[in-house]
Amino acid sequence: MTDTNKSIHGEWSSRFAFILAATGSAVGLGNIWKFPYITGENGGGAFVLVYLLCVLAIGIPIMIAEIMLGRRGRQSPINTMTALAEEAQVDPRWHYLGWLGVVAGFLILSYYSVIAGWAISYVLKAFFGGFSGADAGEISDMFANLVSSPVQLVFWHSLFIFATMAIVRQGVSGGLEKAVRFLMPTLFIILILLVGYAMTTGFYQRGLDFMFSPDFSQIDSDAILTAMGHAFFTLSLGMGAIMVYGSYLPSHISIAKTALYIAGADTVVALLAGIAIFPIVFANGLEPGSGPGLIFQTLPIAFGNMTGGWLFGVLFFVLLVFAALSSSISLIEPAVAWLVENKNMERYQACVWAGGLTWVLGVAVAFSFNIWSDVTLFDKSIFDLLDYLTANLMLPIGGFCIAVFAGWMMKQQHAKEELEMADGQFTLWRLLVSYVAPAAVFVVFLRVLGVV
Ligand code: VAL
Repeated sequence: MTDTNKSIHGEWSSRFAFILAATGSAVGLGNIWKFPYITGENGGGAFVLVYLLCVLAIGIPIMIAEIMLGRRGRQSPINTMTALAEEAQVDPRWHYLGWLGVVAGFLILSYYSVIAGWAISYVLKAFFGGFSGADAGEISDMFANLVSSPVQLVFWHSLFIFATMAIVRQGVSGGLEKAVRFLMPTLFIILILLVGYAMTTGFYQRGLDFMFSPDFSQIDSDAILTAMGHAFFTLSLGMGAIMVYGSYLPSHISIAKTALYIAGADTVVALLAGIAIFPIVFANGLEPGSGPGLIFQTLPIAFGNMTGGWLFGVLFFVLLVFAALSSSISLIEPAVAWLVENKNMERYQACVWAGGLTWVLGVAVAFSFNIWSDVTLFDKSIFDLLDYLTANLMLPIGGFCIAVFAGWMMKQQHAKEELEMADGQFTLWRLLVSYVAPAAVFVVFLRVLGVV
Protein backbone atom coordinates (compact mmCIF):
# COMPACT_ATOMS: atom_id res chain seq x y z
CA MET A 1 0.00 0.00 0.00
CA THR A 2 2.70 2.44 -0.83
CA ASP A 3 2.14 5.47 -3.00
CA THR A 4 3.51 3.78 -6.06
CA ASN A 5 1.19 0.79 -5.79
CA LYS A 6 -1.35 0.30 -8.55
CA SER A 7 -4.39 -1.91 -8.70
CA ILE A 8 -3.89 -5.09 -10.74
CA HIS A 9 -7.09 -4.20 -12.60
CA GLY A 10 -5.65 -0.97 -14.04
CA GLU A 11 -5.96 2.71 -13.33
CA TRP A 12 -7.92 5.74 -14.57
CA SER A 13 -6.00 7.75 -17.11
CA SER A 14 -6.53 11.08 -15.32
CA ARG A 15 -8.49 12.87 -12.64
CA PHE A 16 -11.03 13.87 -15.24
CA ALA A 17 -11.48 10.23 -16.22
CA PHE A 18 -12.17 9.34 -12.62
CA ILE A 19 -14.64 12.20 -12.23
CA LEU A 20 -16.45 11.02 -15.33
CA ALA A 21 -16.58 7.41 -14.25
CA ALA A 22 -17.61 8.19 -10.69
CA THR A 23 -20.19 10.73 -11.88
CA GLY A 24 -21.36 8.09 -14.32
CA SER A 25 -21.76 5.75 -11.38
CA ALA A 26 -23.58 8.31 -9.26
CA VAL A 27 -25.89 9.74 -11.91
CA GLY A 28 -28.34 7.10 -12.97
CA LEU A 29 -31.81 5.81 -12.38
CA GLY A 30 -31.47 7.01 -8.79
CA ASN A 31 -31.60 10.61 -9.94
CA ILE A 32 -34.12 10.46 -12.74
CA TRP A 33 -36.37 7.54 -11.86
CA LYS A 34 -36.13 7.14 -8.08
CA PHE A 35 -35.66 10.64 -6.69
CA PRO A 36 -38.86 12.08 -8.24
CA TYR A 37 -41.08 9.17 -7.22
CA ILE A 38 -39.88 8.94 -3.64
CA THR A 39 -40.16 12.72 -3.38
CA GLY A 40 -43.73 12.36 -4.59
CA GLU A 41 -44.49 9.56 -2.15
CA ASN A 42 -43.07 11.50 0.77
CA GLY A 43 -44.86 14.78 0.25
CA GLY A 44 -42.25 16.93 -1.50
CA GLY A 45 -40.36 19.88 0.00
CA ALA A 46 -39.50 18.65 3.49
CA PHE A 47 -38.27 15.37 2.07
CA VAL A 48 -36.12 17.17 -0.50
CA LEU A 49 -34.63 19.35 2.23
CA VAL A 50 -33.71 16.36 4.40
CA TYR A 51 -32.21 14.63 1.37
CA LEU A 52 -30.09 17.69 0.55
CA LEU A 53 -28.89 17.97 4.14
CA CYS A 54 -27.97 14.28 4.11
CA VAL A 55 -25.96 14.69 0.91
CA LEU A 56 -24.08 17.61 2.40
CA ALA A 57 -23.41 16.49 5.96
CA ILE A 58 -23.28 12.71 5.55
CA GLY A 59 -22.88 11.85 1.87
CA ILE A 60 -19.95 14.07 0.90
CA PRO A 61 -17.74 13.27 3.92
CA ILE A 62 -18.43 9.56 3.51
CA MET A 63 -17.75 9.75 -0.20
CA ILE A 64 -14.34 11.28 0.54
CA ALA A 65 -13.73 8.50 3.09
CA GLU A 66 -14.83 5.73 0.74
CA ILE A 67 -12.68 6.93 -2.17
CA MET A 68 -9.77 7.27 0.23
CA LEU A 69 -10.16 3.73 1.61
CA GLY A 70 -10.33 2.35 -1.91
CA ARG A 71 -7.25 4.18 -3.06
CA ARG A 72 -5.24 3.16 -0.03
CA GLY A 73 -6.29 -0.49 -0.33
CA ARG A 74 -5.98 -0.74 -4.13
CA GLN A 75 -8.02 -3.96 -4.40
CA SER A 76 -11.64 -5.13 -4.46
CA PRO A 77 -13.54 -3.78 -1.42
CA ILE A 78 -13.26 -7.06 0.49
CA ASN A 79 -9.50 -7.34 0.08
CA THR A 80 -9.09 -3.61 0.56
CA MET A 81 -10.79 -3.80 3.94
CA THR A 82 -8.70 -6.82 4.93
CA ALA A 83 -5.52 -4.93 4.04
CA LEU A 84 -6.60 -1.71 5.72
CA ALA A 85 -7.66 -3.50 8.91
CA GLU A 86 -4.24 -5.12 9.01
CA GLU A 87 -2.48 -1.82 8.42
CA ALA A 88 -4.53 -0.15 11.15
CA GLN A 89 -4.03 -3.17 13.43
CA VAL A 90 -7.70 -3.52 14.18
CA ASP A 91 -10.10 -6.48 14.19
CA PRO A 92 -9.79 -8.37 10.87
CA ARG A 93 -13.56 -8.73 10.82
CA TRP A 94 -13.62 -5.24 9.34
CA HIS A 95 -13.36 -7.05 6.03
CA TYR A 96 -17.08 -7.81 6.37
CA LEU A 97 -17.60 -4.15 5.54
CA GLY A 98 -16.19 -5.03 2.12
CA TRP A 99 -18.65 -7.91 1.85
CA LEU A 100 -21.54 -5.70 2.82
CA GLY A 101 -20.71 -3.39 -0.08
CA VAL A 102 -20.26 -6.17 -2.62
CA VAL A 103 -23.53 -7.86 -1.65
CA ALA A 104 -25.42 -4.55 -1.64
CA GLY A 105 -24.13 -3.72 -5.12
CA PHE A 106 -25.20 -7.12 -6.40
CA LEU A 107 -28.68 -6.91 -4.85
CA ILE A 108 -29.22 -3.39 -6.17
CA LEU A 109 -28.21 -4.40 -9.67
CA SER A 110 -30.78 -7.18 -9.69
CA TYR A 111 -33.66 -4.70 -9.54
CA TYR A 112 -31.84 -1.80 -11.16
CA SER A 113 -31.58 -3.89 -14.28
CA VAL A 114 -35.32 -4.54 -14.40
CA ILE A 115 -36.06 -0.81 -14.23
CA ALA A 116 -33.37 -0.06 -16.79
CA GLY A 117 -35.17 -2.64 -18.94
CA TRP A 118 -38.30 -0.46 -18.76
CA ALA A 119 -36.21 2.42 -20.08
CA ILE A 120 -34.93 0.30 -22.99
CA SER A 121 -38.45 -0.66 -23.96
CA TYR A 122 -39.41 3.03 -23.85
CA VAL A 123 -36.68 3.83 -26.38
CA LEU A 124 -38.61 1.67 -28.84
CA LYS A 125 -41.98 3.04 -27.84
CA ALA A 126 -40.65 6.55 -28.43
CA PHE A 127 -39.02 5.57 -31.69
CA PHE A 128 -42.21 4.07 -33.12
CA GLY A 129 -44.19 7.17 -32.24
CA GLY A 130 -46.06 5.55 -29.33
CA PHE A 131 -46.28 8.79 -27.35
CA SER A 132 -47.43 11.10 -30.09
CA GLY A 133 -50.61 12.89 -29.11
CA ALA A 134 -51.27 10.42 -26.29
CA ASP A 135 -53.09 11.63 -23.18
CA ALA A 136 -52.29 10.75 -19.58
CA GLY A 137 -54.68 7.79 -19.59
CA GLU A 138 -53.16 6.20 -22.69
CA ILE A 139 -49.66 6.70 -21.35
CA SER A 140 -50.63 5.08 -18.03
CA ASP A 141 -52.13 2.10 -19.86
CA MET A 142 -48.96 1.71 -21.86
CA PHE A 143 -46.96 1.47 -18.66
CA ALA A 144 -49.42 -0.93 -17.04
CA ASN A 145 -49.24 -3.19 -20.11
CA LEU A 146 -45.47 -3.31 -19.91
CA VAL A 147 -45.13 -4.18 -16.23
CA SER A 148 -47.88 -6.76 -16.37
CA SER A 149 -45.94 -8.79 -18.94
CA PRO A 150 -43.36 -11.13 -17.36
CA VAL A 151 -41.99 -12.05 -20.78
CA GLN A 152 -41.28 -8.46 -21.77
CA LEU A 153 -39.75 -7.57 -18.41
CA VAL A 154 -37.45 -10.58 -18.43
CA PHE A 155 -36.46 -9.91 -22.02
CA TRP A 156 -35.43 -6.29 -21.39
CA HIS A 157 -33.80 -7.17 -18.09
CA SER A 158 -31.73 -9.86 -19.84
CA LEU A 159 -30.64 -7.40 -22.49
CA PHE A 160 -29.55 -4.89 -19.89
CA ILE A 161 -27.57 -7.42 -17.83
CA PHE A 162 -25.92 -8.62 -21.00
CA ALA A 163 -24.91 -5.08 -21.98
CA THR A 164 -23.59 -4.39 -18.49
CA MET A 165 -21.47 -7.50 -18.43
CA ALA A 166 -20.18 -6.85 -21.94
CA ILE A 167 -18.85 -3.47 -20.81
CA VAL A 168 -17.48 -4.74 -17.50
CA ARG A 169 -15.71 -7.51 -19.38
CA GLN A 170 -13.77 -4.86 -21.35
CA GLY A 171 -12.58 -3.18 -18.19
CA VAL A 172 -13.99 0.12 -17.18
CA SER A 173 -11.45 2.60 -18.40
CA GLY A 174 -11.73 1.99 -22.17
CA GLY A 175 -14.88 2.81 -24.10
CA LEU A 176 -16.82 3.95 -21.12
CA GLU A 177 -14.58 6.90 -20.28
CA LYS A 178 -15.19 8.22 -23.74
CA ALA A 179 -18.88 7.49 -23.86
CA VAL A 180 -19.65 9.18 -20.56
CA ARG A 181 -17.73 12.27 -21.65
CA PHE A 182 -20.29 12.88 -24.36
CA LEU A 183 -23.43 11.39 -22.82
CA MET A 184 -23.51 13.27 -19.55
CA PRO A 185 -23.63 16.75 -21.09
CA THR A 186 -26.29 15.64 -23.58
CA LEU A 187 -28.48 14.21 -20.84
CA PHE A 188 -28.11 17.47 -18.99
CA ILE A 189 -29.24 19.48 -22.04
CA ILE A 190 -32.33 17.30 -22.55
CA LEU A 191 -33.26 17.73 -18.90
CA ILE A 192 -33.05 21.50 -19.34
CA LEU A 193 -35.31 21.19 -22.39
CA LEU A 194 -37.82 19.21 -20.35
CA VAL A 195 -37.73 21.89 -17.68
CA GLY A 196 -38.48 24.32 -20.51
CA TYR A 197 -41.53 22.23 -21.44
CA ALA A 198 -42.60 22.06 -17.79
CA MET A 199 -42.63 25.87 -17.76
CA THR A 200 -45.26 25.88 -20.47
CA THR A 201 -47.70 23.60 -18.62
CA GLY A 202 -49.12 26.37 -16.44
CA PHE A 203 -48.22 24.32 -13.38
CA TYR A 204 -44.54 25.15 -13.14
CA GLN A 205 -44.88 27.18 -9.97
CA ARG A 206 -47.00 24.49 -8.38
CA GLY A 207 -44.26 21.96 -9.18
CA LEU A 208 -41.59 24.20 -7.68
CA ASP A 209 -43.69 24.77 -4.57
CA PHE A 210 -44.20 21.07 -4.18
CA MET A 211 -40.45 20.45 -4.32
CA PHE A 212 -39.13 23.40 -2.40
CA SER A 213 -41.69 24.53 0.19
CA PRO A 214 -41.05 22.26 3.11
CA ASP A 215 -44.04 21.12 5.09
CA PHE A 216 -42.69 19.04 7.92
CA SER A 217 -46.04 17.58 8.79
CA GLN A 218 -45.58 15.50 5.61
CA ILE A 219 -42.66 13.48 6.89
CA ASP A 220 -42.05 10.99 9.66
CA SER A 221 -39.01 8.99 10.69
CA ASP A 222 -39.51 6.50 7.86
CA ALA A 223 -39.45 9.33 5.34
CA ILE A 224 -36.25 10.64 6.94
CA LEU A 225 -34.70 7.18 6.65
CA THR A 226 -35.74 7.01 3.01
CA ALA A 227 -34.20 10.44 2.33
CA MET A 228 -30.97 9.43 4.06
CA GLY A 229 -30.88 6.05 2.33
CA HIS A 230 -31.40 7.80 -0.98
CA ALA A 231 -28.43 10.11 -0.33
CA PHE A 232 -26.28 6.96 -0.13
CA PHE A 233 -27.99 5.32 -3.09
CA THR A 234 -27.68 8.27 -5.42
CA LEU A 235 -24.03 8.93 -4.55
CA SER A 236 -23.23 5.20 -4.96
CA LEU A 237 -22.01 4.94 -1.36
CA GLY A 238 -21.87 1.82 0.78
CA MET A 239 -22.21 -0.47 -2.24
CA GLY A 240 -18.53 -1.00 -3.00
CA ALA A 241 -18.83 1.04 -6.22
CA ILE A 242 -17.07 4.20 -5.15
CA MET A 243 -14.52 2.20 -3.16
CA VAL A 244 -13.57 0.06 -6.13
CA TYR A 245 -13.43 3.11 -8.42
CA GLY A 246 -11.25 4.80 -5.79
CA SER A 247 -8.88 1.86 -5.98
CA TYR A 248 -8.22 2.69 -9.64
CA LEU A 249 -7.43 6.31 -8.83
CA PRO A 250 -3.82 7.42 -9.34
CA SER A 251 -2.17 8.63 -6.14
CA HIS A 252 -1.54 12.30 -6.83
CA ILE A 253 -5.19 13.29 -7.33
CA SER A 254 -7.15 15.41 -4.85
CA ILE A 255 -9.99 13.33 -3.47
CA ALA A 256 -11.97 16.01 -1.68
CA LYS A 257 -12.41 18.34 -4.63
CA THR A 258 -13.32 15.42 -6.82
CA ALA A 259 -16.00 14.26 -4.39
CA LEU A 260 -17.51 17.75 -4.37
CA TYR A 261 -17.78 17.79 -8.16
CA ILE A 262 -19.42 14.39 -8.24
CA ALA A 263 -21.94 15.16 -5.51
CA GLY A 264 -22.68 18.55 -7.08
CA ALA A 265 -23.39 17.11 -10.53
CA ASP A 266 -25.45 14.30 -9.06
CA THR A 267 -27.62 16.66 -7.05
CA VAL A 268 -28.22 19.05 -9.94
CA VAL A 269 -29.40 16.20 -12.18
CA ALA A 270 -31.84 14.92 -9.54
CA LEU A 271 -33.29 18.37 -8.88
CA LEU A 272 -33.69 19.06 -12.61
CA ALA A 273 -35.51 15.75 -13.04
CA GLY A 274 -37.91 16.70 -10.25
CA ILE A 275 -38.43 20.22 -11.60
CA ALA A 276 -39.26 18.76 -15.03
CA ILE A 277 -41.61 16.07 -13.76
CA PHE A 278 -43.84 17.61 -11.09
CA PRO A 279 -45.39 20.35 -13.24
CA ILE A 280 -46.36 17.62 -15.73
CA VAL A 281 -47.80 15.55 -12.89
CA PHE A 282 -50.02 18.41 -11.71
CA ALA A 283 -50.96 19.64 -15.17
CA ASN A 284 -52.33 16.19 -16.01
CA GLY A 285 -54.08 15.53 -12.74
CA LEU A 286 -51.69 12.69 -11.91
CA GLU A 287 -50.75 11.54 -8.42
CA PRO A 288 -47.23 12.59 -7.27
CA GLY A 289 -47.16 9.54 -5.01
CA SER A 290 -48.02 7.03 -7.70
CA GLY A 291 -44.79 5.10 -7.23
CA PRO A 292 -42.01 3.62 -9.37
CA GLY A 293 -43.85 4.23 -12.64
CA LEU A 294 -43.87 8.02 -12.19
CA ILE A 295 -41.39 9.07 -14.89
CA PHE A 296 -42.79 6.52 -17.32
CA GLN A 297 -46.27 7.92 -16.82
CA THR A 298 -45.34 11.60 -17.01
CA LEU A 299 -42.47 12.37 -19.36
CA PRO A 300 -44.00 10.55 -22.36
CA ILE A 301 -46.92 13.00 -22.12
CA ALA A 302 -44.44 15.82 -22.56
CA PHE A 303 -42.72 14.10 -25.47
CA GLY A 304 -46.05 13.28 -27.09
CA ASN A 305 -47.18 16.88 -27.01
CA MET A 306 -44.17 19.07 -27.67
CA THR A 307 -42.57 20.10 -30.95
CA GLY A 308 -39.72 17.77 -31.77
CA GLY A 309 -41.00 15.45 -29.07
CA TRP A 310 -40.29 12.33 -31.09
CA LEU A 311 -36.59 13.10 -31.27
CA PHE A 312 -36.31 14.24 -27.66
CA GLY A 313 -38.22 11.21 -26.45
CA VAL A 314 -35.90 8.81 -28.23
CA LEU A 315 -32.83 10.74 -27.09
CA PHE A 316 -34.02 10.97 -23.50
CA PHE A 317 -34.64 7.26 -23.06
CA VAL A 318 -31.42 6.35 -24.87
CA LEU A 319 -29.52 8.60 -22.51
CA LEU A 320 -31.36 7.22 -19.51
CA VAL A 321 -30.29 3.73 -20.54
CA PHE A 322 -26.69 4.92 -20.85
CA ALA A 323 -26.86 6.67 -17.48
CA ALA A 324 -28.13 3.39 -16.03
CA LEU A 325 -25.33 1.45 -17.73
CA SER A 326 -22.60 3.72 -16.40
CA SER A 327 -24.08 3.04 -12.95
CA SER A 328 -24.72 -0.66 -13.33
CA ILE A 329 -21.14 -1.42 -14.29
CA SER A 330 -20.02 0.14 -11.01
CA LEU A 331 -22.49 -2.00 -9.08
CA ILE A 332 -21.02 -5.27 -10.30
CA GLU A 333 -17.36 -4.27 -10.66
CA PRO A 334 -16.62 -4.94 -6.94
CA ALA A 335 -17.85 -8.54 -7.24
CA VAL A 336 -16.00 -9.06 -10.52
CA ALA A 337 -12.76 -7.64 -9.08
CA TRP A 338 -13.10 -9.94 -6.08
CA LEU A 339 -13.68 -13.03 -8.22
CA VAL A 340 -10.62 -12.18 -10.29
CA GLU A 341 -8.48 -11.58 -7.19
CA ASN A 342 -9.65 -14.49 -5.06
CA LYS A 343 -11.05 -17.18 -7.30
CA ASN A 344 -8.32 -17.02 -9.86
CA MET A 345 -10.83 -16.31 -12.63
CA GLU A 346 -10.31 -14.53 -15.90
CA ARG A 347 -12.32 -11.35 -16.18
CA TYR A 348 -14.83 -12.82 -18.59
CA GLN A 349 -15.45 -15.85 -16.32
CA ALA A 350 -16.01 -13.53 -13.39
CA CYS A 351 -18.51 -11.59 -15.53
CA VAL A 352 -20.41 -14.74 -16.44
CA TRP A 353 -20.76 -15.77 -12.79
CA ALA A 354 -21.60 -12.35 -11.38
CA GLY A 355 -23.90 -11.52 -14.29
CA GLY A 356 -25.62 -14.92 -14.18
CA LEU A 357 -26.41 -14.64 -10.52
CA THR A 358 -27.74 -11.11 -10.86
CA TRP A 359 -29.85 -12.18 -13.79
CA VAL A 360 -31.54 -14.94 -11.78
CA LEU A 361 -32.44 -12.62 -8.94
CA GLY A 362 -33.57 -10.00 -11.45
CA VAL A 363 -36.03 -12.47 -12.96
CA ALA A 364 -37.66 -12.81 -9.54
CA VAL A 365 -37.86 -9.01 -9.36
CA ALA A 366 -39.45 -8.86 -12.81
CA PHE A 367 -42.07 -11.41 -11.70
CA SER A 368 -42.78 -9.40 -8.57
CA PHE A 369 -44.48 -6.81 -10.78
CA ASN A 370 -46.89 -9.35 -12.25
CA ILE A 371 -47.22 -13.11 -11.65
CA TRP A 372 -45.59 -12.94 -8.23
CA SER A 373 -47.11 -9.64 -7.17
CA ASP A 374 -48.82 -11.24 -4.20
CA VAL A 375 -45.64 -12.93 -2.97
CA THR A 376 -44.75 -10.74 -0.02
CA LEU A 377 -42.42 -10.78 2.92
CA PHE A 378 -42.81 -8.24 5.75
CA ASP A 379 -45.68 -6.90 3.69
CA LYS A 380 -43.40 -6.01 0.79
CA SER A 381 -43.10 -7.40 -2.74
CA ILE A 382 -39.71 -8.79 -3.82
CA PHE A 383 -38.89 -5.49 -5.52
CA ASP A 384 -39.94 -3.39 -2.52
CA LEU A 385 -38.11 -5.67 -0.14
CA LEU A 386 -34.83 -5.52 -2.05
CA ASP A 387 -35.12 -1.77 -2.40
CA TYR A 388 -35.81 -1.31 1.31
CA LEU A 389 -33.15 -3.78 2.42
CA THR A 390 -30.44 -2.14 0.32
CA ALA A 391 -31.25 1.58 0.24
CA ASN A 392 -32.72 1.95 3.72
CA LEU A 393 -30.66 -0.59 5.66
CA MET A 394 -27.49 -1.90 4.02
CA LEU A 395 -26.25 1.38 2.55
CA PRO A 396 -26.67 3.48 5.71
CA ILE A 397 -25.10 0.70 7.81
CA GLY A 398 -22.23 0.40 5.33
CA GLY A 399 -21.81 4.18 5.28
CA PHE A 400 -21.83 4.30 9.06
CA CYS A 401 -19.07 1.68 9.21
CA ILE A 402 -17.01 3.46 6.53
CA ALA A 403 -17.24 6.66 8.59
CA VAL A 404 -16.26 4.87 11.79
CA PHE A 405 -13.36 3.11 10.09
CA ALA A 406 -12.01 6.27 8.46
CA GLY A 407 -12.59 8.45 11.51
CA TRP A 408 -11.66 6.11 14.36
CA MET A 409 -9.84 2.99 13.20
CA MET A 410 -7.44 4.24 10.61
CA LYS A 411 -4.29 6.06 11.69
CA GLN A 412 -5.08 9.68 11.07
CA GLN A 413 -1.67 10.27 9.65
CA HIS A 414 -2.52 7.74 6.93
CA ALA A 415 -5.81 9.46 6.17
CA LYS A 416 -3.98 12.75 6.00
CA GLU A 417 -1.37 11.34 3.65
CA GLU A 418 -4.05 10.09 1.27
CA LEU A 419 -6.24 13.16 1.34
CA GLU A 420 -3.53 15.84 1.18
CA MET A 421 -5.98 18.48 2.41
CA ALA A 422 -5.10 21.77 4.08
CA ASP A 423 -5.21 21.50 7.90
CA GLY A 424 -8.49 23.35 8.33
CA GLN A 425 -10.27 21.28 5.69
CA PHE A 426 -8.93 18.05 7.11
CA THR A 427 -10.19 18.98 10.56
CA LEU A 428 -13.63 19.76 9.15
CA TRP A 429 -13.75 16.46 7.27
CA ARG A 430 -12.65 14.55 10.37
CA LEU A 431 -15.32 16.22 12.44
CA LEU A 432 -17.99 15.30 9.92
CA VAL A 433 -16.83 11.76 9.34
CA SER A 434 -16.02 10.88 12.96
CA TYR A 435 -18.99 12.52 14.68
CA VAL A 436 -21.65 14.11 12.54
CA ALA A 437 -22.20 11.37 9.92
CA PRO A 438 -22.18 8.33 12.24
CA ALA A 439 -24.29 10.12 14.84
CA ALA A 440 -26.84 11.18 12.23
CA VAL A 441 -27.20 7.65 10.85
CA PHE A 442 -27.47 6.26 14.36
CA VAL A 443 -30.14 8.71 15.47
CA VAL A 444 -32.23 8.09 12.36
CA PHE A 445 -32.14 4.34 13.05
CA LEU A 446 -33.09 4.87 16.68
CA ARG A 447 -36.03 7.00 15.58
CA VAL A 448 -37.25 4.43 13.13
CA LEU A 449 -37.02 1.79 15.83
CA GLY A 450 -39.01 4.12 18.07
CA VAL A 451 -36.25 4.38 20.69
CA VAL A 452 -36.00 8.19 20.59
N1 VAL B 1 -25.91 5.87 -7.85
C1 VAL B 1 -26.57 5.22 -8.92
C2 VAL B 1 -27.93 5.83 -9.14
O1 VAL B 1 -28.28 6.77 -8.48
C3 VAL B 1 -26.62 3.72 -8.75
C4 VAL B 1 -25.22 3.11 -8.75
C5 VAL B 1 -27.36 3.26 -7.53
O2 VAL B 1 -28.67 5.44 -9.97
